[in-house]
Amino acid sequence: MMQSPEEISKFLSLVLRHKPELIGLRLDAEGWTDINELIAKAAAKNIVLSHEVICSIVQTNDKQRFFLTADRTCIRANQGHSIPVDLHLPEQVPPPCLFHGTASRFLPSIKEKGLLPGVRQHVHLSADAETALQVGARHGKPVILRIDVARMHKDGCAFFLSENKVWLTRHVPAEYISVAGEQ
Ligand code: HQG
Repeated sequence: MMQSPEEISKFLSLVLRHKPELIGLRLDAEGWTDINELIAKAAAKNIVLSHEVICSIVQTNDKQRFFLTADRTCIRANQGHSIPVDLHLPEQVPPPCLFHGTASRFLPSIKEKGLLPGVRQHVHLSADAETALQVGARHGKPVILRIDVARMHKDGCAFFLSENKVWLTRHVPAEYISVAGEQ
């Protein structure tokens, strides 16, 4: 049984980004799933959703994590996937500088290997240091990294912007990373 919008959002993130198989859901190659199927499959696991509840979560979600097709029959997550989906995001010219929030304990490895996507499909970058700080704090003692995106882009690295304005790239080599702040 689901209650708060936050719990429903977490559930949607789980099945739309990471583990659709938990409820026997199938996502298409671009990450979309039919909302009626989602409701039925969730109901079979005693998770009560409705079209109205899902639409309201999509609209009010703090980070705009989800997106509906224009006819409101299908839903997908805007970013954050660990399962291989192709969002077909067009390449974008990025701003000259972006930020990544991480935890201090990851720094030695990041200095050696650069930023890796880990279980996700992309490295996630933020347009502002404040957002990066919040992302980093989820993992521990936060550190803000500044990425020399102007140089990365000039060197041929591709950047994508998710529907909810998270910058995505495949890998950030260590040479483009500097520590902008530690708390
Ligand atoms: C770290 C949230 C060691 C990386 C946020 C991060 C974001 C390394 C962690 C989105 C490393 C992965 C994604 C290396 C990277 N060695 N550690 N070489 N390279 N790391 O959760 O960026 O609320 O997969 O710094 O707002 O924290 O879910 O990525 O600390 O947009 O919608 O490995 O999730 O959005 O952690 O967060 P994550 P993230 P939602």
